[in-house]
Amino acid sequence: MSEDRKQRQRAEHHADDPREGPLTTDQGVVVDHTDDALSAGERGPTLMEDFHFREKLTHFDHERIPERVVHARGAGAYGYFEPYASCGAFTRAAFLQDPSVRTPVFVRFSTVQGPRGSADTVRDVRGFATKFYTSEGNFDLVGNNMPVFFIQDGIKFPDFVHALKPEPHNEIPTGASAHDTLWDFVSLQPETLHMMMWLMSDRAIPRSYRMMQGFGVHTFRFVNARGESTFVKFHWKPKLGVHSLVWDEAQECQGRDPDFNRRDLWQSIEAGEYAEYELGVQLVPEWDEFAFDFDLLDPTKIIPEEQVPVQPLGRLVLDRNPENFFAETEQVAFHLGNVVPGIDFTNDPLLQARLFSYLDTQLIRLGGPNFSQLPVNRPVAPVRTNQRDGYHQSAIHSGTSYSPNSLGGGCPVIGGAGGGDGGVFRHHAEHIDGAKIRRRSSSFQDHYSQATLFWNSMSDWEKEHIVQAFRFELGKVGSVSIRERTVQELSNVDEGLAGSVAEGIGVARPEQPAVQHHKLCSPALSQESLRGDGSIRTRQIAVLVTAGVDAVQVREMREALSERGAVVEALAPHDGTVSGSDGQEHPVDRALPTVASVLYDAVLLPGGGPANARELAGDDAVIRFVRDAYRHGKAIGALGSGVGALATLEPRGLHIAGDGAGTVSDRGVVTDTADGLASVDFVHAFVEAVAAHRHRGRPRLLC
Ligand code: HDE
Repeated sequence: MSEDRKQRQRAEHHADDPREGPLTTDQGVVVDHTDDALSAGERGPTLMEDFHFREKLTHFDHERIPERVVHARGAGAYGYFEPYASCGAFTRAAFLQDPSVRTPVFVRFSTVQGPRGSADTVRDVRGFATKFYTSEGNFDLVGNNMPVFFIQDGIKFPDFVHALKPEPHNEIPTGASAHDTLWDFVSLQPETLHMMMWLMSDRAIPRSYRMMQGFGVHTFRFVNARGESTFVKFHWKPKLGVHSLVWDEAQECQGRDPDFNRRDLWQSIEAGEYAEYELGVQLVPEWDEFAFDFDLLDPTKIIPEEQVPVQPLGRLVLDRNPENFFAETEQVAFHLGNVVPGIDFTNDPLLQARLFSYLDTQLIRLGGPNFSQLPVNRPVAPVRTNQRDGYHQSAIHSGTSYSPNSLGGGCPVIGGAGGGDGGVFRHHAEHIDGAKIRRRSSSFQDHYSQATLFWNSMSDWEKEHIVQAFRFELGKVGSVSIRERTVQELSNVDEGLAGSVAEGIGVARPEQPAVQHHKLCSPALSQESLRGDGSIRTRQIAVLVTAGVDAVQVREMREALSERGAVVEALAPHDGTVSGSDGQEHPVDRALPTVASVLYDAVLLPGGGPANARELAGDDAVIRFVRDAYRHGKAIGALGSGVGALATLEPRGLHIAGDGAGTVSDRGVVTDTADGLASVDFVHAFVEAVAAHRHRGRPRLLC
C-alpha cells in the first residue's frame, strides 16, 4: 500500500488493516475459532459465556440504521472542485477564489421514492448532493437533476411524500409514481404541475448519473467581501451531455440490471473515466429582485436561461470510489444549513423548511448529535466548539466547554474579535418587516405559465415521450375522477397535451382551460440543446461474435472504438471462447443470455463468412439483441457477412449496403459489405452514429 494511501486511511479513521494480524473481538482479543459457537458438548446447548459469539451476533443485529425517508437509494463518489477564476466580485467564499486551489468533494446521487434496495432506472427525480470540504468549513449543495420542485412551502412536504410513497395498505408500488395517491395529490395541488412535466419527461430516466444536469433549485445569495448580496441559482452541467434512457429500456433495465446507474458510475471511475460537470450560476442583482413575472423565491419556477444566462464558474471531477458503501455513502449527512462565508439563504419557504429538516433527520438516522465526526462528514477545516458528549462521541475534549470562560484562557475565542473577519460567517443583514401570517404570497399563484413554457420548449420526440409517460402513469390510476381531474389540470398547460392524454386513458377531452396559454419557449430546456462534447467516451458497444467471426476485423474495430474512449465487449451465445476465421480461439467477454441490448449503447455485427452470418441470424438472443437496439434507436453497425445477417433482422425500410456499395449510413444503421478490415469511412460513420446517441427517424421505434 502506498504511503499516501496509508496516511489517508489513518486520517480518515480507517479500521485496522485485516492483513496485518489475526481476527480479534471488538476488544482486540485474538480469536482462534469463528465457525462454531461454544457449547456444552458436541451436541449440547450453546453457552452464554461465549462472548465472541454474542458480540458477533449482537453487532450483526444492529447493522442497519434507518434508511433516508426520501432519497434512500443512492451512490456516491469523491472528487474535487476547482474554480476557473476568482468569483470575488460576487462571493467571498474561499473555495471560489483561486483557480489553483482544489476543494475536495463527496457527491451522492439518488432516487427519491424507492427504498435502499429498489432499482436505479425507475421514473423519478434524481438527487445530486455535493459536500464541498472547503478551508472555511463544509458547504453542502443539496440539489436535484430537475430545476424546480413539487411544492412551494416545506410544510406540504410530508403530504407530498406520503402521497408519493407506496400506498399505505399494501406498500405498492416500489420506486414508482404511477399510483392513485400521488395523482390524487397532484390533481388537487396545481403548484406541482411544472415539476410533474419534468417528471414525465425523459429527465426522470437518466442514462447515467454522469449524463444528467444538477440544480440547486432555490434562489440562494452570494455575498462578497463588501457585504453586497447577489441572488444566485446553481447549475451543474455534465461534460458528456444530458442523455436519457427510453421508457421501454428503463423498465427492462430494472430486471436486467437494477444497479444500472450505480454500476455505471462505479465502473467508469474504476476505469479512469472520471465524471465531470461544470458549475454555472445565474446571477441576479438585488435591485432586479422584482424584474421577473414570477417570484424568485418560488421554487416551482426557473429563471429562463435566455433571460439570465448561466455563467460558468468551475469544474467538478469525480475520480475516486468510496471504499465502504455504508461508512461513506450511507452515512454521509447533507444539510442545507451547511454554508460558508459568502453563501447565504433567501426566504424561499421551501428552503427555509429544509434548513430545519436535514439536521433533524440526521439526528434520528445517525443516532445522535456527533455525526459530523464521521470521516465522510468531517470538515477539513479545524473544528473548535463547546459542544460535548452525546451518543458516539469520538473526540476526546479537554478543558472548559463554556463561553465566556477564564479558566480555559477564554478559548476558543470568538472569530473576528480582532477586527478582521478571518473567515467568519456573518448572516446577511436582510431587512425584514412583516406581520405573522399563514398565507402564500400572491406572487406564488401562477402555476401554469412555466409548465407551458416547458412543454413549448420540447422537441417533437420529447413531447411524444411526455404524453406516453402521462398515459402510462394515469393509466395505472384506478380512480376515474383522479384521471379526469388531472387531465383537466393539464388543459391549463396545453390543450393538445391534455387531449392526447385523455384519449390514451379513456376519459373525455377536458373542457375549456381556466387560463390562456402563451407561446413562449426556452430552447435551453430541451435535451436537444444539451448534447455535450459529442464524444463516444464510456459508451458501451456490444460486438456480437459467433464461430467463424473475422477476428482481425473485430480486433481492429475494438481498437478504433476504444481509442475514442468507448467500452467494447465481445458477446457470444456462450461464454469462454469462439473460434475465429483465422482458426484461433478468441475470448468472449460475456455470454448473451447474461446481458441484453438495454445495457449497451450500440451494437456491431462483424463479418466472417456465410457460417458466421447464418449463426448470427439464427440465434434468438442475437435476434432479440439487434431488434431491441434497433427499436430503441441505437447505432447499429454491420460489416461483411454481418450485413447479410442484419438485413434478415429488423431494419425494415432502411437503406442497407448492397454488394460493392461501400459504407452506407441510414438513420444510425451503418453497413459495409466489404470483407476484411473496416474502411476509414465505416469507422467514422459508426462513431458518428454512436455519438448521436439515438436515431429517431426509423419505422416502428420504441423511442
Ligand atoms: Fe430533501 N430531504 N427535502 N430535497 N433531499 C432529504 O435528508 C426535505 C428537497 C434532497 O444524498 C432528507 O438526509 C424537506 C428539495 C436530496 O443524502 C430529508 C424538503 C431538494 C437528498 C429531506 C425537501 C431536495 C434529500 C432525507 C422540503 C432539491 C438526499 C434524508 C422542504 C433541491 C441527500 C436526509 C443525500 C434528502 C427533507 C425538499 C434534495 C428528510 C423537508 C427541494 C438530494 O431531511
